[in-house]
Amino acid sequence: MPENLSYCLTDTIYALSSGLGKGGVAVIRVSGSRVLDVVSRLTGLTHPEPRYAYFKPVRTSSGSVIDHALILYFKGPHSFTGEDVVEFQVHGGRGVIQAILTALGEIPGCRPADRGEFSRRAVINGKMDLTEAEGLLDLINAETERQRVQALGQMEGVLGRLYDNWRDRLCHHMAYIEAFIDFPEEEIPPEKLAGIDEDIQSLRTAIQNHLNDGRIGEKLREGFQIAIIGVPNVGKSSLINALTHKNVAIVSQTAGTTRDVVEVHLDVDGFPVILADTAGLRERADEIESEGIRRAVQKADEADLILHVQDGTLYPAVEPLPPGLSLKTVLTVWNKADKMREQPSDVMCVSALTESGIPELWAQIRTVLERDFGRRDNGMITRERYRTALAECVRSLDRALTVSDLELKAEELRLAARALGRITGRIEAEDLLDVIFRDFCIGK
Ligand SMILES: Nc1nc2c(ncn2[C@@H]2O[C@H](COP(=O)(O)OP(=O)(O)OP(=O)(O)O)[C@@H](O)[C@H]2O)c(=O)[nH]1
Ligand SMILES: [Mg+2]
Repeated sequence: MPENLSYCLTDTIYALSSGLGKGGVAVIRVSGSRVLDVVSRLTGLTHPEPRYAYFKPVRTSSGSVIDHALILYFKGPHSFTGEDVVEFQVHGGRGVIQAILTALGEIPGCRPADRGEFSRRAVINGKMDLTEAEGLLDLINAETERQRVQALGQMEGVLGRLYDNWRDRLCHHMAYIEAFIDFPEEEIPPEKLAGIDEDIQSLRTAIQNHLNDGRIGEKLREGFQIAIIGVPNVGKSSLINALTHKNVAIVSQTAGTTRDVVEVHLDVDGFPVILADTAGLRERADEIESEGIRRAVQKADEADLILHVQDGTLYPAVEPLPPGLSLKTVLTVWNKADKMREQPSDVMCVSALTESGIPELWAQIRTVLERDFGRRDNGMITRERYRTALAECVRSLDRALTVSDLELKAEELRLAARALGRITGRIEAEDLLDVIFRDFCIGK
């Protein structure tokens, strides 16, 4: 066991688990072998019944009362971390929280928790796998309904069970083949071998289908990008203001007003949406504006949907999209409808000034989001880390299907199983855990 891991596992750790700042109630969580000692030192309670609520004064080592707390003791392994855990619910003022954390720090064997250390212990103690821990992190970070649903499913083990099931199948085949390698006098029955290949093939197809998901799960975590682009002065900044009913971007009649990308985060029917206003695209521009244009094109290139704004007063003269964006989903929006002599019904006419057509534009945006990203599959890939491992697994399966040598076949199956195991953390190195739990906040 690496040195830092043994250090980390034997200490009793504590942290504020609820949000920072003032609140009615704050939750301070303690986990580790010294929990009963902690409870008795702070509250005088010597044999707390697990899962019972006690209401007691919490005291400093010199005996003065810090606050009155609700105390919940969970006896390991029936706790979040799998270790003994106690949670103190105290009044959520900074002074109270600080005094309790200080009192905890004075108890021998106790130290503040690192980022994600509670979850990390839960993984190490087999209370959840890595995908479930990452689902928990996503649930804490979820800002919209669809993000919440996806995160909850993952936290409940939807992905972990899928990958474990695939891995079990591979391990089963591998063990069967290896049994024959160990006893060379026995021949593996050809129909058995064919059956194994058939199952590997069907697994490969299942994993490939899982990979071909349009990255919806990852986008749902990160947010869908909508870029507003067009030539200068068509009213892009006015449009972002009208769409968000906020004054987020500067509007002026001077062409080339917007330089930087201005982003607004929105919740659209539960979709997390990042709407971006960009600099007007034109050939001749000074150095700063040119940089703005470069950023605008890059934003459009990364976008899931482009709102291409046209000057309605020039209808039907269309400004073309910059080359390279033609494969994107584009909604062409004719702005300044208030100044259009006629408003053809087959094109999207809006006025950022009067807000006419804005609800209809939102309806179109919603339709595109639902059409392209509305799939509500349970268990979509939510991280690049999973994607990389799954692709590696497919490559090993491909090789396993082409080699005839049994030893090589078993080895490829082992590599494929290991790739899946890396996603759930079944076999994992300390450094990967470091990377993953770094994203957590303290107290989780
Ligand atoms: N009549 C009318 N004028 C509008 C409308 N939308 C924008 N404008 C005007 O058009 C001018 C340019 O608006 P902006 O929103 O700054 O245009 P932009 O596309 O962001 O321009 P750049 O940032 O320079 O690329 C301003 O004078 C706006 O008041 C509209 O719907 N109707
Ligand atoms: Mg602008």
